[in-house]
Amino acid sequence: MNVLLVGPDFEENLSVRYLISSLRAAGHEATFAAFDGPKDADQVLGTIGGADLVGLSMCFQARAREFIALARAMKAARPDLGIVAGGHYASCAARDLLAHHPEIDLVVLHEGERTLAEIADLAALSCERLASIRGIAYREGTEVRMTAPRPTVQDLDTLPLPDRSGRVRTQAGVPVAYLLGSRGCIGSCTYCCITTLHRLAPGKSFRRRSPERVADEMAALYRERGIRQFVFHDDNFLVPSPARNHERFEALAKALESRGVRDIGLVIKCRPQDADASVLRRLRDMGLLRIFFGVETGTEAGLRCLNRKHTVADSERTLDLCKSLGISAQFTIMVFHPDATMATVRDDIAFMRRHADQALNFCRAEIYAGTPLEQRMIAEGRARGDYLARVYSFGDPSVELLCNLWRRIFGPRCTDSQGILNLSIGMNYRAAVINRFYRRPGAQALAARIEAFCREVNTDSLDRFEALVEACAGREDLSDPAAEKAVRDIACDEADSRGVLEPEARAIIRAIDAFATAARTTNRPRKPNADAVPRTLGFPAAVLLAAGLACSDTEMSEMAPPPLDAGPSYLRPDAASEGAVKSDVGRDEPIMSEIDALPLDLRRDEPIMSETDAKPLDLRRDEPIMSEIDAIPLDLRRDEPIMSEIDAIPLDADKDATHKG
Ligand code: B12
Ligand code: SF4
Repeated sequence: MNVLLVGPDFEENLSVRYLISSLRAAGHEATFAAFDGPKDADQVLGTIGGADLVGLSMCFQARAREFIALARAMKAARPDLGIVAGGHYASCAARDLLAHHPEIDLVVLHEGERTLAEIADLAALSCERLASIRGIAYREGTEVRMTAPRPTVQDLDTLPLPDRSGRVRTQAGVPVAYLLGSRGCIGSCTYCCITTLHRLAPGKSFRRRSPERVADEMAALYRERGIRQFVFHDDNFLVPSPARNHERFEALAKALESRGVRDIGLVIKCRPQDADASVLRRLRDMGLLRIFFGVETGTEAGLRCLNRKHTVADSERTLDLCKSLGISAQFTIMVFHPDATMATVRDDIAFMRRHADQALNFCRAEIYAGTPLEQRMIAEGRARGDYLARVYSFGDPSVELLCNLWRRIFGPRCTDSQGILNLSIGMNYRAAVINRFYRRPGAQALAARIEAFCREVNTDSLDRFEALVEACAGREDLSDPAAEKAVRDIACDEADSRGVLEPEARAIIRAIDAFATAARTTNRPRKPNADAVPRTLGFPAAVLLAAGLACSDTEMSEMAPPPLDAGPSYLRPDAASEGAVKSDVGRDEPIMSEIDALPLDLRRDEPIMSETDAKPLDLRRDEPIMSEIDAIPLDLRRDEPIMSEIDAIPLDADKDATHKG
């Protein structure tokens, strides 16, 4: 069968690449169509002609509507085409997707390698045949059926390595590849869909590949594609045992050494409580240049709410440790979570200020489908919206006001993929790459310039956000004209400062590109496994440049999640060239209407969608910053029920009734 896989094309999309190699190993043809946003829809539609089956990789809930619209267009063009969805969001919202969207024929739950190959083995997607395949949800008439769950892949070493065809990515001119040393997670954070995803499949959730197989993959990438930076997407690169971490990394170091893999850079993610000085030191010696820490909140109350199993002291200690070891660190703080108060928001700001020289961002904890947080918010009557996007209300009305204004005023800065904080995080990562890989004149100065700029962006963001916090303190609305004016001024100052910072960011990015290009063209080629490997880039980049394989830095770093009730403009991976996101706030406009400040329930008898709503945002510049319509979550504007019967079934009940029954 010819299977067309459709998904985002960021950071070598391992979800899809693992599926491609498994399908091919099972004797099928598999091709990939990049779908990074609605702009790619026509191109993807143009590729369905030769496909027998389409697989949609629906990992991100924020993009659910885009994938559904694409599936609908595919079915309209080719009603005979089978459409399978998979990935985090599709798995966690399978029942709702199938109940409400006939354009999706079935959903593969959890890991897809074996299940998709079995589906491709079927000549037709008849219910009779589908019933025999484990780990799927499908529709029979109007009923959604779930087959027996498929256990997790116990031995990850048995999976074919992900397909690596296509261009080589670079960061600051250094070829980079993304890979996995493990799957699953040892945490159980309330907001995270990983917790839910892994409940869908019996068997061990957290599994690790052997160090030898990881080293084999790295060595192949090193030799065949000139890769020098390895970004591990493992949720827990470290486990909570220094002894076990040392044992694993010694084995990996030995395996890499024996395969001639030297002078590399490593990027990992881990939980703060698992990072220990001796382990980080060992990893730094192996090339560790950057860690994404799951700090998430700077308060004990926030940690409890999110069920993070660490303390604020753990986060402080590990961030400080990174500083002292010269390892670049990044973290995101969810200042808005269901138990947030003005006090926790202030404490979070204080935490970020203490670490403002590291890469950071701040956001709202989103509620993803099927998560414990979603269940809690529904049970407490605080959730609005539906399976596509839910938002919650805060206990403290000042926090509600603050969060609404943060979204409106700080969205372009914090959650837009090209917002200044995300740009700053990306640049900060490149500074770490430059520090690790380049000894050319100017390298240190460039890295220092980037780091200073990131500090400036962080401090500027925290100052402005703090001003907004104080303007909202003790208020439920902006009915007081003085308060409204204060907020309007903050909004205008914020936009003005972005207007200064964004061109500066683009100038620095141009300087990084020029630096990387100069390094590629002036270094003489060297063998990658030469005995004395220089820290400057030699052989790989030159060869790649010659072969035309390398592409410039367009990858996304770990961003703050976009608000689920925001439009697609919050995910604009291709917007780098578009320039600054314009603010639609004017100094003379009202910031928030009276109605905005009312709890949503009081607005039930108001129009849900007006003509104005349908207009693009840019046409509404002369409107108040937050109108009554703006304040209604996007989902409430459709004519679908807010909570279907299926929505109301607790997830555990689904699991018991279908999987175990
Ligand atoms: C790498 C990664 C990224 C990469 C890109 C990944 C990609 N595939 O495009 C980058 C850094 C760009 C990224 C960005 C974002 N990410 Co991200 N990311 C991850 C991460 C760490 C690993 C994903 C991965 O590669 N896994 C390895 C593969 C092999 O496993 P898999 O993805 O589960 O795929 C298997 C199955 O799901 C299934 N499957 C998947 N697709 C399909 C399709 C079909 C047809 C079938 C049959 C099966 C199937 O089979 C696969 C093989 O077994 C996950 C966390 C995690 N542990 O999964 C978060 C995660 C997916 N990201 C998340 C989020 C929120 C985002 C962002 C929105 C913001 C942010 N915080 O970073 C952005 C949005 C990007 C965008 N504009 O669309 C959330 C998703 C939550 C949700 N339900 O929406 C996750 C789960 C992190 C988390 N714990 O919250 N991300
Ligand atoms: S947030 Fe990270 S540590 Fe927590 S469950 Fe999700 S992947 Fe695991």
